[in-house]
Parts: sequence; structure tokens; C-alpha cells
Amino acid sequence: MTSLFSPRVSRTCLSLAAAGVLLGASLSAQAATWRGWNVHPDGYPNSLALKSFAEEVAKTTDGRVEPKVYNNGVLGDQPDAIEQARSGALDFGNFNMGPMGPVVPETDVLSLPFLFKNVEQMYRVMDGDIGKRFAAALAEKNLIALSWFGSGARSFYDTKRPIETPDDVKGLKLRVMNNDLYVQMVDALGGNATPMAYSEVFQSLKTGVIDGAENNFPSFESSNHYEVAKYYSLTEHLIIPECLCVAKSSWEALSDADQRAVRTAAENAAQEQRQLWAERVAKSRAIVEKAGVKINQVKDKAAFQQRMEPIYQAFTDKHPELASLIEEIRQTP
Ligand code: GTR
Repeated sequence: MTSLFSPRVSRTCLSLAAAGVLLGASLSAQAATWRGWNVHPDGYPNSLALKSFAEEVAKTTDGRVEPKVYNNGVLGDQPDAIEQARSGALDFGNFNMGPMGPVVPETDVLSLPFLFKNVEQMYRVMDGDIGKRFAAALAEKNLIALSWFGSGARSFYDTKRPIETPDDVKGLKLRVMNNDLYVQMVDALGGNATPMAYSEVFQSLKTGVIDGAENNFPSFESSNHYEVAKYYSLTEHLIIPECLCVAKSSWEALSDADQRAVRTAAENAAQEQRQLWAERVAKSRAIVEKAGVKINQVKDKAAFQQRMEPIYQAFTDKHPELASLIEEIRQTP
């Protein structure tokens, strides 16, 4: 695969962007209702931030763009929604970089377990030059990433037992998001990975089709998975950014000034989401604990991390051009 992180391709991106500005200028007069995808329910940090985004855009474009957010994944499961946004059937969405991997291979770097030291480091990476390079890779696939949301750290939860060491994962059927890297991750721990849409997880836990899954506290709580899965183990193995992404065709239909207004609203929304996130983590954790979920500290996270080494090896063998990017991320303070 040629690297989208090379200077040659960046120049191509710039000229495409310039062409987009010209095209946008000629189409700016039309008003547009934008349909936006969101998997989360009302009141979730992302939903609140998307609501603010929609209101700000309507205001600052003087109604030329009227975004409408559809919550709870009613417009489809995430991999479908990503495709819809790429084709312009949807105008925008808040997408996780996990299910983005099959579409934009560069973003798979962000799905490598234990890549980031913590959420703050992830924000620093995504807000800097590296984030811009990921945005350029997404743009090549018709998605304009305007800002980055957080989604905390993901940990395993299940209906059977606390996970304290990698061996506790052995034999557990665990739902993962749609990305082969997560299958490799669960395999490396001796579990059985089941890729599945988020919308199916609750029922599958209930009927025993799966024994567990992995997610952050707000999703574990708001999806009600905690009603069934009573063990939450703080492995914190994945910290994955999410984008507020606009379909390229919708973006290019905007005037230069409206593009600036939409970008500013997206950046403001990310700031709001990140702030609300921190509060929601504490709140969700309290809710699940009160409901009887046993939260266990994982004392030896390094043991889990060690099991991931072959995944890194296989990844950089397959994508040698991305090895330096992994290193750059790790070196970011
Ligand atoms: C959530 C994330 C969603 C979705 C979901 C899942 O934390 O915000 O975009 O990826 O996890 O596990 O499918």
C-alpha cells in the first residue's frame, strides 16, 4: 500500500481541497438540510455535542445549512453509516475510528491495543500534525474529518468472571467492533472474538450468544449492557478517537465562508464533548456500581500488553510504511 502520509500525496490533497473550494463557491446559494448519524441516545456526551453543532451551524450559516441529528443509530449500523456518508447518502456523522479501519487502512494504527498512554495524549496527537494526516487519509475516502471526539478507554466486561490476567479471557466469547485487529486482539488472549453491530450486543449478552464485550463506561451504561454483564475489568486496552465527519459531497457544496462556519462549530462541539465526557465517565461508573457490577482493577496490565506484541509485529510487516507513525505517536508526550 502506498503511504498517504507521504509529502507527494499531501500535495495532491491540497490541490483537491483547492478544487473543492472553487466548486463550493459556485454552489453556495442553495440551502441544505443535512442528515447526521449518531449511535448514541439523547443525553450522551456525543449527542449533546452534536446537538450544539447542529444549532451553531444553522445559526452561523444563516440557515443555509440545517443539520438534523438522528440518534440511537436509527439510520443504520456504524459500518453502513460510514459507507452512506462516503457516498453522500448521509451528510455527516460521529464515527469511531475502529470500524473506520476497513475503509481507511491508515486509521488501523489507532486500533492497536495500548497505543496511547492515556486519553490526554490521544487528544494531543489528534489535535496536532498527526491528526491532520489522518484527516487527509479520510478525505481520500470522501470523509472530511472536522474535529476529534474522545471515547475514553475501553475495557472488557462479561457475564462469567472478573478478568484479572490474560488467562481469564480464555474461552470467553467476546463481541468486538467490526475490525480484524480486534479479532486478533481477543485471539491473542485466548478468547473467541465475535464481530457484531453495537445494536445487537444487549440481546446477544442476554441470550448467551456472547459472554461479554468491551467498551468505555458511558457506553457500557447507556446501552444497558451492565444489566446483564456484571463483571467490568479495567484492562483499558483501547483508546480510540472518533471524528465529526462530513460527507465530501456535502462539504464541497458549501461556500468558503460556510465551510469555515461548519468547521468552527465542529471544533466547538469537540471541546464540549470532551468536557462532558469526563463527567459522564464518573456518572456512568457510579450507576453501574450501584446496580451491582463488580469493577476490578487489573493489577498487571503489562501482561495484557505483552500478548499484543505479535499483533504489532504482524501489522508493521503488513504496513511497513506505518511503522514510523506508530513510533511518532508513542513519542508524543
Ligand atoms: C462506542 C462508540 C461507538 C461504537 C460503540 C461500539 O464507545 O462511541 O461509536 O463504536 O462503542 O462498540 O460499537
